[in-house]
Amino acid sequence: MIPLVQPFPPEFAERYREAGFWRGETFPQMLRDRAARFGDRLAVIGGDQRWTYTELLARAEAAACGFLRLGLKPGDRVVVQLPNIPEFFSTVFGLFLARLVPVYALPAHRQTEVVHFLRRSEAAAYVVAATHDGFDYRVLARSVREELPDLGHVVVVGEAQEFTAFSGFTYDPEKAFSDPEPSSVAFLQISGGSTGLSKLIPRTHDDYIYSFRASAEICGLTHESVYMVALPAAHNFPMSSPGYFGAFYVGATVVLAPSPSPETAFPLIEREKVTITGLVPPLALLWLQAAPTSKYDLSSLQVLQVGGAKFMPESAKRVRPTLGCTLQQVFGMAEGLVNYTRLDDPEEIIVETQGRPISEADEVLIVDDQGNPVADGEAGNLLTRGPYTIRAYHNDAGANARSFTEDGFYKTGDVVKRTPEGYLVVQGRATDHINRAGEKISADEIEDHLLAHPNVFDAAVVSIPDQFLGERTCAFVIPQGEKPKAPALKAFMRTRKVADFKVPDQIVFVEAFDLTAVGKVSRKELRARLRAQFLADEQLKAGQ
Ligand code: AMP
Ligand code: DBH
Repeated sequence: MIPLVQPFPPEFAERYREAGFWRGETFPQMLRDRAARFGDRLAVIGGDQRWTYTELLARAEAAACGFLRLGLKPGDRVVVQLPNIPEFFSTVFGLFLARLVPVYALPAHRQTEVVHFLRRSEAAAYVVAATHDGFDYRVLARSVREELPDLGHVVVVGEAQEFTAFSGFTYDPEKAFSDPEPSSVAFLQISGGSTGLSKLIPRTHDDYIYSFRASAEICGLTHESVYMVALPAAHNFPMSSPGYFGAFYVGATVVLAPSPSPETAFPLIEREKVTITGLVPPLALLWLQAAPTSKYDLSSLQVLQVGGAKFMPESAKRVRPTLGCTLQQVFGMAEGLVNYTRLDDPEEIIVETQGRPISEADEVLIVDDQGNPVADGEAGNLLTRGPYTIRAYHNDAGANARSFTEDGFYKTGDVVKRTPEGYLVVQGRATDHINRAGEKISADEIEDHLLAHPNVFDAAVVSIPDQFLGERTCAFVIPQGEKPKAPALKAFMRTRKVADFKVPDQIVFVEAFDLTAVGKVSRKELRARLRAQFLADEQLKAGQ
């Protein structure tokens, strides 16, 4: 098994410890300590369950014992694909207690992605909920197992059928847990995947706990806060910015919303007096639209965080007057760096910028394509290094060579400007992925699937601005032989067993890509030309 490491150079690690960023805290120790300090307080509310911190610990210990009884060994990886249910937390904390390593998959992921995570992480087990949102994950688990006959264990929350029932996991006083090293890898987060399949992101106890401890402070969390998880719990944003981990860190209450729609979220806000939550821009727009006529009392909400994709100033402006709370823009990435507007920033900064870094130790470079720093106010490529930004992906030499500079800066792929006050304004990006309502989709990956169709000669996938989604995916396809119909191609994408959000929103058939420069343009240039031509045509049509 390939060992899990996050190679912070020793001199940096030492500096981060000396500065008090890395305090030797670990997830198991954090859970035990909070259970001791806040035992009777409500930790988790989800569905019809309400768990105190004491109960959360007890359930996590039972889960830890259950996983170990299966024969899993410390260091083993476990792919976790659970929706926003309380068992998400007992599972994940149970894995931490047993020194097993969660690998987070989204509920939307399907066989192709899940198999990729299981393989790449060499996982020994896979945890799913029986069903969610009308989808049966046991059926998925069955086909995953057919593809990976060596997959050790499938654990199901809910009716387990032939698999292992999570509900059967019970505490065993004989099992003793030993504490992990704070510098060891606690879990693998997944990247949105800007080129090809998602990469695995090893995060350590030290670095990740620092990021949400500092975030909790920036976001004003106290033990009286009520944090609602509106986005999928496996996403890095609701996990750590400050997310539920930030909330648990300070002894606050975490409410799980099964869906982020106003219909589901608004009554929960009223009932549980939610004080803070985080959304992607398209959802924030829905909330802004629904709030004025909603019968629910949203007055407990103090902070609405918006991030994952650019929130446009015209929409950002409406948050305070419409929802009566403070907007916090969040520009983050699962690889590390997170920027926040501060709660007491002037309205102009809150509306116009994507915030500034968490830490004084976050090094931010904005450079031109030759690597030279640009002046403040000019757009350039964002590079970053710091106490909670990774130095390497797991087991991916190619991605590591592409994504990091020689001196260890992560190349974010984002194009940003810095204001004189040190705030970042996201301008766009240098890489060719699509940011569809906060879900990052790799153009390469979708093109590759389309190319597998017998009647596709070539395909180029681009992002098109979309009023609601921010960006949608548009696939330009050169047919060969019998021209396929767009719905048939979309149906074909579904047979590729990928997350639904990867199915192109729009398919445009073209005869050729570029007759003048066949073979001479890079895919990047090709995509840019196709996008520009498409937008010009649209404008022309709109003007007619
Ligand atoms: P990932 O690496 O998959 O975690 O996705 C992180 C990426 O999401 C960033 O590098 C940005 O491209 C994008 N992103 C996150 N937050 C924002 C934001 N507030 N504004 C614009 N882009 C964002
Ligand atoms: O988009 C993201 O990945 C993201 C957005 C906001 C993130 O990882 C985060 C905050 O921590």
